[in-house]
Parts: sequence; structure tokens; C-alpha cells
Amino acid sequence: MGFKKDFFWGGATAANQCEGGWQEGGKGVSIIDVERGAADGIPRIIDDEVLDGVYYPSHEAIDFYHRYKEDIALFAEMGFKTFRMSIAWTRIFPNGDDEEPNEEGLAFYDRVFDELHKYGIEPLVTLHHYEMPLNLVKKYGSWRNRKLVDFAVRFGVTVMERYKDKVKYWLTFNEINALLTHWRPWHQAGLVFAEKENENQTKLQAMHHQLLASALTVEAAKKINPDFRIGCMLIYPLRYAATCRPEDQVITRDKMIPIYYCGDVQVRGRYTNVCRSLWKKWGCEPQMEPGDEAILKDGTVDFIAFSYYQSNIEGEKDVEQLSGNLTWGGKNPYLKVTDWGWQIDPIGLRIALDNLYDRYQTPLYVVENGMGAVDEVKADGTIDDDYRIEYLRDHIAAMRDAVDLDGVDLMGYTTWGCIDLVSAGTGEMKKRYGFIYVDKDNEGHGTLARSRKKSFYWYQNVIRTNGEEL
Ligand code: BGP
Repeated sequence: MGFKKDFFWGGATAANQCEGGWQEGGKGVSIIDVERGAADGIPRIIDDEVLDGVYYPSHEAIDFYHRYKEDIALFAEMGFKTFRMSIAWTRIFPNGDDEEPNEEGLAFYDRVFDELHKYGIEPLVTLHHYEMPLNLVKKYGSWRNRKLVDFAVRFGVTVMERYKDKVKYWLTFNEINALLTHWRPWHQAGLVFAEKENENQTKLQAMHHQLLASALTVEAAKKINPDFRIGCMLIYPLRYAATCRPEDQVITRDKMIPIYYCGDVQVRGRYTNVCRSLWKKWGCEPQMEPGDEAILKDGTVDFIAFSYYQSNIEGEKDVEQLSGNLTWGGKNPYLKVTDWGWQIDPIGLRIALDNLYDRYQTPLYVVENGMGAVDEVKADGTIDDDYRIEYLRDHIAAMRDAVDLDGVDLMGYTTWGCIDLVSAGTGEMKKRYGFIYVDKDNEGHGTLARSRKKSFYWYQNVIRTNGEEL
């Protein structure tokens, strides 16, 4: 009983939130490099180009680009079996439409993978994690343009060929379904909507292009190395009906449709009744070319990776709404919230695992979970993040129940932001998830020095005991 012997314990990051080095090694400008941090109630803003005198959090981030050796040594000290990271598209194809890849960028990730393997840490690599070359947004209108499929497949095939003996586990698009449910340009994969544009139509079309790119990449990957294991990656915000009124169950199911939309295509290989019901509701559907259905059918994934942070409630009447960043949906009187208004629901993770496994019967991988919180560094340098330990402990216990009691096939668990990094939602450093503290503030001040929080030692023991001692 308990977690598998070869369970993948580890942590997760994304290139644009940790690497920095935005102009180094021939890297091109990414859409994230022109995005400011949220300030004084003003949400993140995307500029047209890098402006003088403006602070962009991604430019230096936590400088993983130069400090990866030190960081990987700390992950190894915790006993990580895996490390989830992404490859910045702009390091490999600076403009996205370049004919040839950038060797310096390829060589950087060679060094990172070699360093991980030195400690026996298996990389888990996301191809697209909320960034893309700014050039593809400006010149082609991002994913609304079918040309993006070819550029993305070229990027995927290039890195898979290059790292075929160094990386076995891949994810095509981070939280791919967030394109349908969220409203940030990077959630919507570079889409900045034009006036009078039919947003829902554009979303469905852009989503179709991403699903094609994912399927074509999976198909090509299997030829590059038949041992590759490739997953989709879904955002999974659980939803409960606010009351036991039958109408509220229907509303809740409806709200889950965009959440399941991509899983249905990427696992089952076709637009299901669930997907088609969204087309009906939105009054539009993606335009397909002959052969597209076959592409989707042939490019299904081996496993489902997902992020889980919170649950919400849905209903027709009097549902008090939450106000935190990236949260949407109603307040649950039985749950506490984080400082950023995200509802804390460990049992919800068990339910999420059950829902996904019951529906798809495909191995699952929890690749993001964690609690963004303000940490206080004491005078002696220690950081007692008991709240983080409590959050993770309860979620791991719920995960164990899903495995032991419900029979879910679970591959691994990578906590989000295992080292403090830039928040995707707000651009802040203050919203910390890490076991490792990074000395840097929201305005970019700090030494970037790393230090171990109390949770560092706690997680080390969790991994040592394969989740037995929480
Ligand atoms: C997920 C993203 C991550 C990460 C996380 C936490 O949706 O995949 O990139 O950022 O959310 O969100 P935030 O950084 O806004 O706290």
C-alpha cells in the first residue's frame, strides 16, 4: 500500500518564471518579457515592446540561468527523483519562425539535463509553459493562425531529437485548457483580442491549433524515441454545487465542460459530446481541415498531468464570489483561503484524482500543487513555514487516500515553485511557494541568495520515507 516504489517526488518550475537571462545565449524576446508585474491594484500589463525604465520580472527572475547548478544541488539534497521544468521557446527559436535552432540555447538545456542526471534526477519537461516568441504574436497573431502549428511542431521535434537520450517524460502544453477558462494573454497563449473579434470563436480556433500541434508532436515523438512518455497538462479547479438543488448540479457540470474539453481530445482523440456541447453553448465551432480528425486520433497522450490548487462552488442563487487573483467561483463556508484568496481544499485533490481517473482510466501525475504565502525571515535567518507544511501534508495525505482507497494510478507529485520564483498571476516575488527561499523582492531588490526553509527538511523526510511520514 502507499505510493509506488518508483514514485516521482519532486518540484516544478517554468522557464519564464525562474530563468532570467532574458537576453543571454541568443535568446529572443518572449511575450512574458514585455509583461509588467501587478502593482497597486493594477493587473499585469503587456507592453508592445520592452520599454525603458520599466521593471519586468522575467528579465532576471531568480537567475536560474546562471545558478542552476546550485539550485539542482539543493533539489538533490532534498532527494528529488524528478524536476519539472520548461524549455523557453525563445532560447531555441528566438523569433519562433527561424529556419535553424539556436545552438547556444540548446547547449544550455544540455547542461541543465546533465546536471540533473549527475544526481539521478529525472527531468519532466514542459514544451509550452505560458510563453512564446513575441514575434509570433506580432507577425502572425499568435495561435489564431494555423502557421503556429508548424512552428510549434518544429520546436518540439527539435528539442526531442536533441534530448532523446536525456529526457523521457514530456508535457506538451501547460494547463492547455486555461485558454478557454482564463483571461490572461499568456493563459490564452499570446492571444490579445482585437476589437469586434468574436473571442469565443478565436479561442476555439486557437485551441484547435494547439491540440493539433500537441497531437503532431506526440506522433513525431514516438518515432524519435518509442520509450518517450508524453502527457497532456490540465488545470483542474474542482467545483462543487453550492446546494443540493438539481439545477445547481447542472450548472456545476456546465462549468466543468471547458475543464474537460482538452482532456477529452488529448486522451480520447476526438471532440466528444462534451466538447460539442460547448460549441453549441458558444454558438461557434473551430474550422477544421480534411485530415485534422485523423491527426487528433493518432496523437493521444500516455498520461494526464494536472495542476490542483483549490476548489470553488457554483450555483444559481446567492453564491458569494471569491476575489483572489485567478480565482473565480464561489466561496465555500467550510474552507479557509490563502492570502491570495485561493480556497484550501486537500480532500478536493482526492476528488480531482478520482474524477479524472474514473473518467479517463489513464495514469495521473500531479505536477503542480502548493500554497503561495508571505514568508518571514527571522533575525537568525530561519524561515518557519509551518502553514506550507500543513498545506502540503494534507494534500499528500489526500493523494494517498486516492491511491490506497480509490485505486488511482498515480505516477508522481511535483510541488509548484519548489524554489521561490516569480508568480505567473501577479509577477510578484512575495507570493512564495518554495522549500528554498530566494532573497529578492517585488521590485527586484535582493542578493538572490538561496536558503533552506523549515519545509525543506520536512519534504526531504517525506521523500526519504516515500510519503509514509508526513
Ligand atoms: C499555474 C501555472 C504556474 C504557476 C501557478 C501558481 O496556473 O501553471 O505557472 O504560476 O499556477 O500561480 P501564481 O504564480 O499566480 O501563484
